[in-house]
Amino acid sequence: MKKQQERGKLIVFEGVEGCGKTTQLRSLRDWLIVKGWQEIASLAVNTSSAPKFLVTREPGGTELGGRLRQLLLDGHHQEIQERAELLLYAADRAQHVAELLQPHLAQGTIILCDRYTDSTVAYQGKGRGLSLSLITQLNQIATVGLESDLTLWLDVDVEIGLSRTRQRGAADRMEKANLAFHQRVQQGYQELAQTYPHRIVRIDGGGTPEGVQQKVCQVISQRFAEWNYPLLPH
Ligand code: T5A
Repeated sequence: MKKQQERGKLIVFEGVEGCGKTTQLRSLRDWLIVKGWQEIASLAVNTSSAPKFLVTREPGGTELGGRLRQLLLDGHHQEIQERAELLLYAADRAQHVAELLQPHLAQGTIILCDRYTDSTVAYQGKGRGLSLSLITQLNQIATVGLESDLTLWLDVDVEIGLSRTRQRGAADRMEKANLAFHQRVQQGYQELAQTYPHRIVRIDGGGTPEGVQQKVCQVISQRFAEWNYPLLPH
């Protein structure tokens, strides 16, 4: 296998509730392992020469983030004001970037992240209607300018996504928001994909999990080739 790259890459999964991000992240993790990549869980010294990847999420990619996630998503929690919600997501991100993303990227690790800055634009910006310029500024503060190298937007009809999450069980605080809110979030993703076509790739998430996985792997294979990352043949 080729020598690992200097800096890693940040690959993000985005989309409305129930779009299938978590399912696809898990499938991609399994596929990468088959393709010769090694999953790592922390910054512990690792002597293997295999190229490495890490799976994480927002909110909740760090210990502090785990506590913030609970506050943000607990369906029984008292009402959280919109600006307080925005700042809690930003706090989670600031900790995540400094504690996990930056150090791992500096070591050449590929990071697969469930949600990142586009979620704040779509949910707090378009969904809640908070100032987009304020959100851009906050994202800049939280990320110190760290953008994703590739964002896979799983595009699914809002009602289909919500019905998938309902089948899974009790709704979290965000899932409980009304349909119009989720439709504005979806509109937010559409606008983001149009504005940043170099960074955001739309994937139709409406098919079977296997069909969606095939499309995800196609995009990843293409990008890995561009980035000179190795993928073992089957
Ligand atoms: N948030 C987050 C903000 O408001 N601002 C921010 O800045 C950030 C970072 C995070 C919440 O916080 C909000 C957004 C969210 O509301 P989350 O855990 O990311 O929470 O929230 P969800 O999007 O709700 O994540 P989920 O895990 O619940 O949904 P996924 O990842 O979209 O979907 P997944 O893969 O878990 O699948 C849901 C169900 O559908 C089935 C699965 O088996 C599962 O039961 N499924 C399919 N069914 C049929 N066909 C397919 N192709 C399927 N794929 C999956």
